[in-house]
Amino acid sequence: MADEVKLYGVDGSPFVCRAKIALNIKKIDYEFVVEDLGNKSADLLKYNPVHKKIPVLVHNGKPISESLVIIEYMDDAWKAVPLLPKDPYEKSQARFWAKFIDDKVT
Ligand SMILES: N[C@@H](CCC(=O)N[C@@H](CS)C(=O)NCC(=O)O)C(=O)O
Repeated sequence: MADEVKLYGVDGSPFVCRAKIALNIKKIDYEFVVEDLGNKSADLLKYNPVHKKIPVLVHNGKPISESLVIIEYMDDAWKAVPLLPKDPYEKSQARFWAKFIDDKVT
């Protein structure tokens, strides 16, 4: 059976963009579910009860929140076309710069 993948988000969010780029690089088919951040859906509140933010990736019914966590999950779940370097030091550097960007954006 094919994977069911949904991405909850809005256009223009850099965090959602990060998840979309990763899905596209890995060539994963997904449904984009547009949220209204002024009137968050029951699904979003159920899937991300802690932060109530997008993006949320839902893979076969299981929700994953936080864009960097989503990226790492994708690499674990779909091995083809790795996003993060294998080398531990190189990986630490990728995480450093991703966090740097987060700190600047927020
Ligand atoms: N650290 C989060 C940040 C996500 C975030 O800030 N999302 C914003 C949209 S860009 C959001 O959902 N805002 C709605 C709110 O704060 O209620 C991530 O990396 O996914």
